[in-house]
Amino acid sequence: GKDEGDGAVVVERQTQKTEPPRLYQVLLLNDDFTPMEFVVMVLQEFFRHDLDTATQIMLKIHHEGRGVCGVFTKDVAATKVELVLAASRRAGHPLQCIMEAA
Ligand code: TYC
Repeated sequence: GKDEGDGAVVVERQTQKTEPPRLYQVLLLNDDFTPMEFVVMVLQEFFRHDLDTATQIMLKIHHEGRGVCGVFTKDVAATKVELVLAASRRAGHPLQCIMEAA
């Protein structure tokens, strides 16, 4: 609070000024080599989708070229991308994962 000079302290209610955080979509891109089962596993393990939803998202990516895995704050989105890319390279797959401002 404010110091009034004579020792009195006034506590004021914080006026609303902080903006909500920008959100980012994390997307997977289609390729010809990554096994469908691996993509479904990624969608379940890293994005917490159930088997049915993960399978639907994987098929959408397979047919349309790209698909949204989830929407997150910037730091969380960047970490998801890094973890997915690391797991994909470790498994020997070329799967691409990107983030875009929502
Ligand atoms: N097109 C791949 C195949 O036929 C499957 C696939 C789906 C790969 C989604 C990447 O993001 C992807 N094995």
